[in-house]
Amino acid sequence: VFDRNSDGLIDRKEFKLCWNNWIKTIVKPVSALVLVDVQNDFISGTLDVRNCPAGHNGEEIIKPINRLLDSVRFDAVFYSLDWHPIDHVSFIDNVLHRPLHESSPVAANEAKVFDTVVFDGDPPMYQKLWPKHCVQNSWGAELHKDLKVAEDGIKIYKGTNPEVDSYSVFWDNMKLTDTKLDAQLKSRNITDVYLCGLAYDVCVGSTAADSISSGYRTILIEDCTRGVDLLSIEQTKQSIIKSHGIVTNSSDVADMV
Ligand code: VGL
Ligand code: ZN
Repeated sequence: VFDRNSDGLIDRKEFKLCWNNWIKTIVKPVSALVLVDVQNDFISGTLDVRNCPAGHNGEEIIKPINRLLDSVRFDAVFYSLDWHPIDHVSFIDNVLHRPLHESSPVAANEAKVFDTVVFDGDPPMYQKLWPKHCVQNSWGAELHKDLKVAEDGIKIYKGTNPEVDSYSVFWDNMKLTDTKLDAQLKSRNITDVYLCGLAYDVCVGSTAADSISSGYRTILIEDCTRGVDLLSIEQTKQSIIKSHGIVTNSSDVADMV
């Protein structure tokens, strides 16, 4: 419902606002594909998702992603890379190097992979412990060799601060620093963000949540993602749907873009 001026015409400022923020996203969608952490360590390296509770095989997403890149013309393609320094807070190997908060449910000398501890700090910080993975410039941090890299693909590095983990491709887990993905999307007038990659219930799920709350129409391509834990995968899916994201398959994407 628009305000009218004395001539009965729609107020220009309000119309402009609606046009840019609402109408344009419907009549002229601008799409970005964000490929989350399609890196060796999650597929056949130190954090191989096959060794996680869900027992998924990360390699299975490579072909459908490549097919998508061949068949659909996205306006921009982003590749995120989990890119940790060797002393990163998420590595179980480093759990003894930082003091835990008294509320930590697990003691440092008893902590196992996949346990969650609480590190001391202001505020105290929950952290799930992972095997050492995606160390900067290592083989494990490279994109899978068969993944097509679009000529004008844009790389986004995350998890580079040794003290804070970063699941989302938008923000670190404490929301201290952003990766500039949002600025890159905004500068290209992106309205629709399509998500693929690893892992469904960790980095892809966090990225989807931030994408939705940043105002992008957000579409998770389910056959192009694999996860860590079946229960949290289902919870991730339900929470995306509940917050008006879309969960679909790659075969349906060609008709949407
Ligand atoms: C991821 C665990 C730790 C991911 C990154 O990319 O999903 N998972 N770091
Ligand atoms: Zn990581």
